Amino acid sequence: MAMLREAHAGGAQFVVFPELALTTFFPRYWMTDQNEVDSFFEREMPGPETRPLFDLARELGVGFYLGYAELTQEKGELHRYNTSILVESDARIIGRYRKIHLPGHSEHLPDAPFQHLEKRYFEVGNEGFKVWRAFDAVVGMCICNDRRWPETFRVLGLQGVEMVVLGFNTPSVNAQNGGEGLAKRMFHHKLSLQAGAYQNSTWVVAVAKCGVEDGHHCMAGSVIVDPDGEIVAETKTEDDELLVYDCDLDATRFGKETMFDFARHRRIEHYGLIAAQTGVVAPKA
Ligand code: CDT
Repeated sequence: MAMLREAHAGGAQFVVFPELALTTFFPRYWMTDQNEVDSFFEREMPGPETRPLFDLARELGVGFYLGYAELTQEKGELHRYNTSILVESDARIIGRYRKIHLPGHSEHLPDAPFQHLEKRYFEVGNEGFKVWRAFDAVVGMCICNDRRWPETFRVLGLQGVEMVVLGFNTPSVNAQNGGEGLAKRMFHHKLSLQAGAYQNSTWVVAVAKCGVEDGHHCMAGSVIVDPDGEIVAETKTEDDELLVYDCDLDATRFGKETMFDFARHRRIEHYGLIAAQTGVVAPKA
């Protein structure tokens, strides 16, 4: 809430918080007690603890993206998702995204320095990649590992996205490949964001939950990428840090009307052929 005030004072209309912003990155822990697991999940949004954030957002007239663990009951069954919401400046929740590309594993790896149990604690999101009209923009959401998949950005790009927002928690060490250093992990992170921005002519805002959390280090690298794929703003620390940038949405026009004018240049009729040649089954249109 203090940072929301700071952002408002700095002229921000829309604020992006990280993935699983309300808890520690609990998928790093092997847990067998479902009650313990569920203690990390929100049963309602806003709930008693989060309502003050919504009240403040309404008072300031600032919208936000927030990542959290969602526990929901649908048709009498409990479901758990790694979720983000899009909240308008009047504090209405206007969009929800449930993470689709869940990384990691579902089994216990006792020899690993830490776990990455998103596949155990969450279901794959069931609502696809969507866009919403908000803040005078066409806004799309995804979460962390989704950024590494071109499909994420292209599905949003095909819907005319002008700003993709995402939070991330990326351990600075690859538990499966300790030799992969922080520099390479940062390179892949930026490579994915910059490619997604350029190839879809969209702004990308990516926000880290970084630094040491419960003794585990997560990498920083919060950035704002312009529709040319260039990083125009970047955090400098691993602490709580606010980055304010004026994103000109008209800057998305040039790329969308030239190189990445999908209606003119995209060759969907050939992609099925390529899929047949490679043996990769193309999804039904
Ligand atoms: N939170 C999240 O999705 N993190 C992944 C780490 C993958 S390592 C199993 C990421 O893509 O950054």
